[in-house]
Amino acid sequence: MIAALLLAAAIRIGGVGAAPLDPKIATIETEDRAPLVWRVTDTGGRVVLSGRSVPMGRDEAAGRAVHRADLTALRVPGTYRLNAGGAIGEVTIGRGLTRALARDALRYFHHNRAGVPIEARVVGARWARPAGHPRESATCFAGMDEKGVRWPGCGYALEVTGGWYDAGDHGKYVVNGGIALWTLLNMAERGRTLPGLLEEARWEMEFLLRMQVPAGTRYAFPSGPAVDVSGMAHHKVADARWTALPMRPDRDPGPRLLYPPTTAATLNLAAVAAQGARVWRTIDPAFARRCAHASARAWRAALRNPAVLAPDAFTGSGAYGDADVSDEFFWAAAERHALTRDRALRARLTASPHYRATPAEPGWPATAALGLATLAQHGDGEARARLVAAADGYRAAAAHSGYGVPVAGKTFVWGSNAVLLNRAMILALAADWSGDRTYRAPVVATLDYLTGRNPLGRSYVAGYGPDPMRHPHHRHWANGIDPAYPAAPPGALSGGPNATPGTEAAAVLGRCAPMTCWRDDARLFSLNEVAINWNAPLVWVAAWRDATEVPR
Ligand code: 9MR
Repeated sequence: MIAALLLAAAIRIGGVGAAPLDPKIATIETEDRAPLVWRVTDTGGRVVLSGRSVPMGRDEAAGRAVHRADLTALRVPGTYRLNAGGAIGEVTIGRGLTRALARDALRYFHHNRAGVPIEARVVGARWARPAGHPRESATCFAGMDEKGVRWPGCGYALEVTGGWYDAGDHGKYVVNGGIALWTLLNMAERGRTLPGLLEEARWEMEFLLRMQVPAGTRYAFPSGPAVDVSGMAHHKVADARWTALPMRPDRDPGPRLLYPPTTAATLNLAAVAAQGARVWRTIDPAFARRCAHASARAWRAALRNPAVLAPDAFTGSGAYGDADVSDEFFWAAAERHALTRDRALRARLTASPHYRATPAEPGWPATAALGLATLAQHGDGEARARLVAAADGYRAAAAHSGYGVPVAGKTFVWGSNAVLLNRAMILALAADWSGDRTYRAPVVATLDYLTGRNPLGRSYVAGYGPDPMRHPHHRHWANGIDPAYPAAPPGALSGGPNATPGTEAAAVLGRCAPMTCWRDDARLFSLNEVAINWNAPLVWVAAWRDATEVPR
């Protein structure tokens, strides 16, 4: 009985370790109301630090009562044991511990390239595979969609080889490709690049340029007469049907189709092509001009067709449908203004409600924060203030979280791990701009949470931390379904806990507190898929944590 009580506590610690001068918090899950005495011992069993835990009460997201133990004073690199309430955890202190994570997270994109062989010398023999969808030439969906609406074809095929597969499926979506690419290019623009980052970014940029509708194209959407869609971007190129799992991409038997152009995709192209034009301006002026030209065409096309939304009516791929594109207009205008300094764009930006509002964390349906980040990067104090206001909210939320993470609003949705990472990115920007180190703790805590400091005590990042994710919903890393296929490579991030996961996953999960609604199960795409827009902020945040770990 006594032993059972003692063992009731559990210690949760981040799996990548901590830098000597960084905040180091352990979460202790215990029903004990009073502070617990904790001790840190070194490998020789000597007590090097001790203290009392701070009871935080019941953490609603986790569904359990927690304490926090602050080990920040532990600064000497090494491996230690934390003892508290009868539970034991391992603490690692060292320099540069997040660097490998940042690089592996970036390698995720190489692994998921379409159109080229993925070679053993880059990814290791286990993950090497032949090229998927090389020489991909696709024409437009024509005929009846799932809702009985009839779509015309188009008189052309586009050569759309390349880019990255979106996620576990082999779709390539301009909306999601756009924000993922923005996140990587933003690192370059902020001078926090990684080896190989620009080459990887260019692989996607070139693909996005190919998705642009040729000049002189008229297209009759089901709802109206033919309109000029030249310069718009097709929403996606994808399989006509959902393909089976597992499915190595080179064995995909099905036809690939272009889906109708949308305003959101067009604005994603206008935005990232403008960003690309800035990033490549001195590195490759000719490519930068190509990007600038495509951005300008896309912008004009979006102004001509400002409300063409993506229908959720085609099987074989995700919808990425978004009823409000005002934030995409704001984002694209910001990127174009940073490129062109055009006065009319400036007026449009400052008149937008998105310029005045505290933004939501960025994500494919919400891109205002990306526009604000670019405006801030180019010296706009108002935009900076908006993002710092968002960071203030996240920092306050993290202070109340037993796990130190910026839990706010509907956090534990599909892709919750990336919701947290995108908040961490805003916190990191606020830390950079203000020099205020209190924004840093929740950024560090977010990576700790993802790698094991969470109520499941497991890491959502393959290859890192305790009992890491191995079996994502992915057609090639399908070891969870067929042992002949590889498990997830190091640095791949699971979408994470989803408290509203749909019927199939809900049946497997049963009742769960939001932070625990997760399984390492390849079938459960709503909580264990991987995706470019989730791994991109992991790269950003891990690289930031690495580059800034020693205070200046
Ligand atoms: O990440 C997307 C999530 O926000 C949506 O709720 C979900 C359902 O529409 O779709 C997710 O995106 C998926 C996309 O539609 C298809 N490729 C895999 C993506 C990640 O699960």
